[in-house]
Amino acid sequence: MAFLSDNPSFDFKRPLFAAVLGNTALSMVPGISGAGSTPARTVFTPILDAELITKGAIHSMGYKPNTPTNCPTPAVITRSMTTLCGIDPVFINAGMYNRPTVPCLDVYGEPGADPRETDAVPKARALFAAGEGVGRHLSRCADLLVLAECVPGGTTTALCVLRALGYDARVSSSFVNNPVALKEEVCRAVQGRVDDAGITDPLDVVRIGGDPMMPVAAGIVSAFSGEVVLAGGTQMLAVDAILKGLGKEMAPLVTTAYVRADPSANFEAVAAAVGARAYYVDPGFGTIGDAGLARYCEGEVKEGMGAGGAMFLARLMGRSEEEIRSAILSTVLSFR
Ligand code: AAM
Repeated sequence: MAFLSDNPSFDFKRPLFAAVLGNTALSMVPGISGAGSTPARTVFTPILDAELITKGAIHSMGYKPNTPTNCPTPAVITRSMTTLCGIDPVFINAGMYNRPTVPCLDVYGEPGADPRETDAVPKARALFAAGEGVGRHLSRCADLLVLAECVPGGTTTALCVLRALGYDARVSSSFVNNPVALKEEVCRAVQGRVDDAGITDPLDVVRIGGDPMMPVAAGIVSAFSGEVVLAGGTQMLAVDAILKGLGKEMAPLVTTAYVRADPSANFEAVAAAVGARAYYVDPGFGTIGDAGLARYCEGEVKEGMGAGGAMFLARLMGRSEEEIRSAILSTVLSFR
């Protein structure tokens, strides 16, 4: 596949990269998320990823937001692209257990609860409204917004929301071996509660089984005055499905070829069912010269922190494939 699946044409003067950070209690369930070296550490991954992107290194904690097998976090890709393009990313705290270590916009949300036990995002509607406020604010700063996510455990909440909205979805995973049985168990519990309550409104679905990133990102998309591209895999499909259910305009999606190729998921089919346009980036990590990045081709990590969208934006801003690949390699090597 070519570096970009398509020849996108976006007319913009002021691009911005932003990422919505959030937690869900589900990431601490052993075996659900590989976005962190242990289940307990996954809750810090959004904070550490944001710190890495902002500062180029992690000083606040003594470990890296890599996978259990030490595959590099996708935040190194995002970091290399924002420095290559001279972009200052904006982070939005949608709801986390801990305080971020770099400046963030804050909507004062809470981390998502385990939807098997209780409502996951009780204030989903208020978070959507807060996201709209952020979207209006960012409209003053940019005419193209690449909007990313970082929510360990977020593919499980994406499954819950997509299924409850009626899509025959299978979601991706940060692991090579997608923990499908665990995800289906959570999804069944959510579906039962959605059915019992006769819920159809997308923000009620998020309340029961989503995560705080979803309503905030959907609110931002709905209020941003320029063009938005949602940077992420099956989690961002859930955001578009929410927007569609609310009768709002959806944003095009950009993700990596590794998400597209995931046989345990069906990204392309769900994008088609939702009716969202999707772009794919294939950075050719198999030949880039780093064993950790090469594992992305085997299905580890695959995407995250808007890595696919950051590479996409770098191409839109005129950086060559060679510049992009060599910037990623040198950032990964310096992060070892
Ligand atoms: C974000 N930071 C990451 C990472 N992601 N660091 C290491 N590996 C990742 N995959 P799951 O549902 O399996 O936890 O996958 C979703 C998470 O993986 C998100 O946080 C996404 O941004 C990515």
